[in-house]
Amino acid sequence: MSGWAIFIIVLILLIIIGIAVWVYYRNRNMPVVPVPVVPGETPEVIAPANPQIRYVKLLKESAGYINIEEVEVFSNGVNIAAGKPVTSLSVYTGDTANSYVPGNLTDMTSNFFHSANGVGEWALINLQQNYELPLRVVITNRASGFWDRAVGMKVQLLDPNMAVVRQETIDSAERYYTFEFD
Ligand SMILES: [Ca+2]
Repeated sequence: MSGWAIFIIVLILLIIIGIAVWVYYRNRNMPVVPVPVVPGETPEVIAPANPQIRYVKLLKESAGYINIEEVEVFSNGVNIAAGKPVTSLSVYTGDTANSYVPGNLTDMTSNFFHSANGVGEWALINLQQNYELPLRVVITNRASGFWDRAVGMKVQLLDPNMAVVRQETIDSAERYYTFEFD
């Protein structure tokens, strides 16, 4: 074998080794590819396919009153919220002649509930047992007006662990609202 042949073979081997070393270090130094994130949307709701519903919550995240006459929750045509216990963050106390207690939301009379004018006001209806979807929520706003107080209020369905599984946001001032949750 001539000296030139040996030189060529050694040169080729060095090139191959060089390429191998370059590929090794390039791959080792590659940044970890991040998991693609769909821009724009941050899901507010963790929604199992077939959740059990135990609570219905009215939530107003911005400052303002919750001032609603009635919340009806229909399962197979039966109002499962009627007479069920309700709690709330606050109760309006400016008019001592009237009782604006949260229980008015499920008393099936024209008495309304009236919260204080805070931030993050909420009222929570305890259905006292678990229900399957679909559920229809019918909300009756205050008879004597002030319907714009409902705008921005969220209507949430919660599971037995109080996790929000369904949610709608009221975006207009109306006397009645009907939401179909399925
Ligand atoms: Ca009522």
